[in-house]
Amino acid sequence: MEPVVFAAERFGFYTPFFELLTDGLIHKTYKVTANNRAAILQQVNTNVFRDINAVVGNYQLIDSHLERSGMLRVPAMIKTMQGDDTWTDKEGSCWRAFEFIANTYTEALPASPEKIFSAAKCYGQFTSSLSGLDIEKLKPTIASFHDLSHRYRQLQTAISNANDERLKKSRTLLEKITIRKNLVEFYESLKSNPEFKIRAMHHDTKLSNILFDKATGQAVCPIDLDTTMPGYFFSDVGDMIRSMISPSDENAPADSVEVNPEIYRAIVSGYESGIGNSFTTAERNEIHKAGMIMLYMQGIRFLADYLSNNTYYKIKYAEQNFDRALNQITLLEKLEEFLDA
Ligand code: GN1
Ligand code: MG
Repeated sequence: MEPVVFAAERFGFYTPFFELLTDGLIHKTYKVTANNRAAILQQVNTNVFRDINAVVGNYQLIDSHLERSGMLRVPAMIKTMQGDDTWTDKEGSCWRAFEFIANTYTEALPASPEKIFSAAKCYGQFTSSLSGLDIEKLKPTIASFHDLSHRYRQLQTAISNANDERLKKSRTLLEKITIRKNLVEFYESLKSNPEFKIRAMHHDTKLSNILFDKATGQAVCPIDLDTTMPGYFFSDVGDMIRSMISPSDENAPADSVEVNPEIYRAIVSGYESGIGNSFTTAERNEIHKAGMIMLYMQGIRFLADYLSNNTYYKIKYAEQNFDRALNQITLLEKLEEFLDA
């Protein structure tokens, strides 16, 4: 029997029909259906999310806060038949389940500027709806997750331990990263400036993490809240820019990446309309740095993983993390040209 079937039964879905929805770089996500009930079942990567209690606790905190604010709802968690939040199988994989919101679907790239605007607005509303939440209660589920200085240091460590061949192949990319160290300095300057607030950020704002309504085509809510934790202004709008401005994603060949100006504008204006006056003037003024920071950080993360022999991101072929890093830094160069013009 497939592990997903065992897991589904623990959550009360017997002899389910199941389909793999996304095989993300970190988790596996399934839709399971039994007796006309559907749920989302997820196998959590506990090497990445070591503190599953923090993940679950954050989700419950967010869900109940949003319920009270009445603006936006996220899928409810489903408990196991024993009343637990998660279930660990005999291979040690941790599983949890969520309500499947009927009449919703996810979009893939390329998507229209209208769809992207709606998604961006929804991510903005998510953070603004959580503005009343005591940020101290939200736990960092991955330490220093979008800490650019930390990511830069990880790359330096990876460089010192890398083999010569990988290092040689990475030389040009590493130069491009080094000459953009001003982004790390900008990040450092944020931390001591009270104009830049720490608030609840989703931290993984790809298009496929938004549910859309089948009838209206409008965004309903963000999903995949595992990395929702305290963060700075650039993370969500920046990760949208990073993951949506090019018609092809981070796995595409670097020579195929390009900036779609209409999409860029849809992200920024959609996000601004969603976040409303939760953003300070300083944050509003620096919004165009967001995409650059996130492309830079993701390029660094992929390259560091390549230099460390691919221990973090799933790969389909040996050089894939190098190619992903090249894709992200190429898109960064194109974004800089676009913003300069
Ligand atoms: C990971 O697993 P997935 O695809 O949702 C990563 C993100 C990266 C993304 C790049 C916990 O997200 O930070 O932006 O890959 N999540 C984690 O595709 O590291
Ligand atoms: Mg994710």
